[in-house]
Amino acid sequence: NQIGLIGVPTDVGAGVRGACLGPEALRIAGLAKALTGLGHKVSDLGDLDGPPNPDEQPGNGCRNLREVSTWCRLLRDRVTDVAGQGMTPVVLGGDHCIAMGSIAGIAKHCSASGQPLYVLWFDAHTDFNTPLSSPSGNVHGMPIAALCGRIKDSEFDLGVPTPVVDPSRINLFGIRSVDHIEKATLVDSGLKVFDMRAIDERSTFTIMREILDEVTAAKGHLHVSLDVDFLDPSIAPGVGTTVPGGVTYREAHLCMEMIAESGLMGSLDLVELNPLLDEKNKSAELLVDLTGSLFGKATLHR
Ligand code: DIR
Ligand code: MN
Ligand code: MN
Ligand code: MN
Repeated sequence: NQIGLIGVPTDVGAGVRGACLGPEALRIAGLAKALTGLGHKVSDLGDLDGPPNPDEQPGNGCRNLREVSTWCRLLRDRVTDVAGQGMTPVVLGGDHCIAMGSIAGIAKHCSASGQPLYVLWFDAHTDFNTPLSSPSGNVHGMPIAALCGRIKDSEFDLGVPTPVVDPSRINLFGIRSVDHIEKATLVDSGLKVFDMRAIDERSTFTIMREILDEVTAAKGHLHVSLDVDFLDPSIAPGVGTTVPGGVTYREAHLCMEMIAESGLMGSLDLVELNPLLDEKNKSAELLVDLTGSLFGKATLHR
């Protein structure tokens, strides 16, 4: 089937600027060619045209909220449209606030097709802050809370019923940084949180098997959202919020290879890449590599 690349060149949800350059860095790293090389048809649908970053200080607990909202609504409609044409949407961020848009868009698509929507969120952070709990005011720390229907502000209204995704169908993987109030609210959230300790104890393989088996049993649509800070900073320095102790090169590829083998992934976000902080585009190149694994690149034929 066909892959549709959607560039979302914005950093309105971040505190550090530069993720607006992510889509072009991914193109330069050879994303389309890597996918066509695997036998896929790829359409680069270009970049969405949203508002510039006003670069304001947070007001009412959020930075640039109106612009975040505009970008997310634009992306929502594009993702619904692209999925409706039978393509697999691959969203090139942009900071992680845009996942509210891509997931709202895919949720619309899934409710029309009657498929249960599952999310696999690869991140160092749980992104479960609200404007009240956030220590930074950066909306990229809030998309999971918004998708769970925990933020009532009308700018967070994505025009789809909440929760946009049932919290029990959201798997957070790679977690190692949770803010104080965020941690307390996670307790009764219903989210499936796999932190680095769980990964160390139980292994990437065991946990990924468990997540994917559940989606398979439900015949679900799997949306994968990949924040660059999921990866260890030693292999992926090109992100504004690095946290030590992330997954290794092989652990990351194993996740992607298992997803590919499952055949479950119906949509993807590649987010938080900040080329201004990268080293000669190496994080972008790693993302291209990982995306190859997600779309079926394997060492041996299986
Ligand atoms: C932090 C950072 N928890 C915040 N979040 C990030 O600002 O809410 N998420 N970087 O990916
Ligand atoms: Mn579909
Ligand atoms: Mn994130
Ligand atoms: Mn993160």
